[in-house]
Formats: sequence, C-alpha cells, structure tokens
Amino acid sequence: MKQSPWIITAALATTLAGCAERDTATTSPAASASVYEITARGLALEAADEIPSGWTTIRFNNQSGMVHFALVERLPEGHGVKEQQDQVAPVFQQGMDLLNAGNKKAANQKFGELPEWFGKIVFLGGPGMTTPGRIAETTVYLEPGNYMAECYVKTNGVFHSYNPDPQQFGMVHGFRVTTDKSGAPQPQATVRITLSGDKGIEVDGNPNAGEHTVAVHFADQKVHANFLGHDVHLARLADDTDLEKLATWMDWRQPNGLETPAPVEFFGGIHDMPAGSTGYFKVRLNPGRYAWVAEVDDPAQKNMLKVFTVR
Ligand SMILES: [Cu+2]
Repeated sequence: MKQSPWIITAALATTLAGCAERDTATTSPAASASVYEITARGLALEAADEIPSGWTTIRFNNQSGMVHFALVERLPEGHGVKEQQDQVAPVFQQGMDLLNAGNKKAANQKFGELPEWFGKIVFLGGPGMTTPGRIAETTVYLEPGNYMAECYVKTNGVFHSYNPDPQQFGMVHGFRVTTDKSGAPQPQATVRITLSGDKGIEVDGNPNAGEHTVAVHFADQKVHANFLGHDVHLARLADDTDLEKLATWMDWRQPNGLETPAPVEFFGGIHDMPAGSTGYFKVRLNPGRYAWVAEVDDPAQKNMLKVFTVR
C-alpha cells in the first residue's frame, strides 16, 4: 500500500513527459525521471511515504490558497517527524513569538534550546516558494535514508510547520528513501546559477522567454544570521513591487518575514544544499521582470536579490 501512490505518480509523470516529448522530438530526461509528487492542501503536505533513491524530481503542487514550499531535509536516523514536532517546531515558534514581542535576547536563548540533533540535519533542496495554484518542479539527488519535507511560511505569526494543537502535526511530511534506484538521469540545464557566500547569485547569461531547466551549483554553503544556508527562489515582479519589502520578507525572523500573503508571485526554486552539490528546477519564463532571491537576511547586500528582465 505504501508504494502504490509512488508507482501511480511515476507512471503518470512518464506518460505526461512522453506526450510533451512528441512536440520537441528529442529524448527528454524527464521521460524516464522519477517524480515524487507532494501536494499542499490547506496546511498539510500530502505525499507517498517511500520513494527510490537517486535523481528525484519533486513535483510540488500547491493546491492551497497560500504560498508554500517543500524544503527537503535528511534527518539523522532515529529522528523523525514526531521528534521534529516535539523538539524543534515548538522552539522555533516560541522563539518567533519572543522576536515578535521585541525580546531578541530571550529569543536567542530559546533557539539555544534546539536539540543537538538539529545540527545534524542535512538540507537537500526541495521546491522553493510557490504561489497558490502553481506547480514547481525541483530535481535533486537523494541517497537512501530518513527524510522530511517541511513548509515554514507563516500565517498570523505561526509557522506552517508548527501546529498549536499538540494532537496534530504541522506542515511536515516524513518519508523514507529506499535503496531501490530511481534510474533517472541527471537533468540537462539551459540556465546555470552559481551560488556562493562571497559572490551571491551568479547567473550564466540572461535567459530568454520559454521553458528552462535551471542548474544551481552550491559553490559553498554557510549558516546565515537566520540559521539558514543560501538558496534561490524565482519571483515575478510587478511594476510596483517594493524590492526592500521583498528583501525583508525573505527573512523569517522579521515580523512580516515569510508571512502570508507574499509580496510577489513565486515560481519555485531550490532550497539550500551542501557545498559542492548541484540541484535543478524548472521554470517557464514569460516576458517581464523577475528576481532570483535567496531566503537569507539582507539578500540585496549579499548579491542574492538579482533583478532581471525577460524580453
Ligand atoms: Cu506553508
């Protein structure tokens, strides 16, 4: 029973990829790619409990009325969603409540209560911020192990990953990556981004309108002041988008940071990954003004808020 949703999803994805392929008459890597479908519905993530290892396309279907994402984390063995909900999510929520009350010192003390195993979590990308009603696809290489997907966007100051009802979980989903191999090939990129603490977001060329597979190479990784590593999300900018407001929104520690609704439309991206990794995400660019932006404190200062125009 556990595996059946996965098989159905993979079969469906292969069929869809096969249809798309006829238009281009090329061999698309997506045709044989393994797809892990994660659906956001209300304040829950719905997905299979077990998937094969290897190159995995995480197809994040945001069926909810709010912006969400699906950060993928590899948890140390023996620690699952239950431990995360008991020992991690409440600490962040209580710390956030203290920040909102203007008590930075007490907040930092609270964050000091995070369990030792929290530092052993490996962040492995996963689809970035996704506007309601959109689908975002991100491809990463997953080793066998114990995983969790999480969304910690906030609504009314409460992280989606935290549920105040102790009987219920927040927006998290635990899953197992098995030793079975997905067999999917590494994607072929049409746009390349290099991400580093020193140079920020560096894009190879200015992408044209159309479909793209964006490769993101993490030249290095570090823990920023908001405890997160650098990553990349794609935002579409309106004529009146306030870039400073967007920059502040990207930092969850700010009272309005990651608070719904988002100040822009988001089309996915990729969350932080370890130094040396490469992950991929798909985008469809229409003519207009966009930004690549990282979920760190002060992204503009770090060259991690890059505005570009698609003609
Ligand atoms: Cu969410």
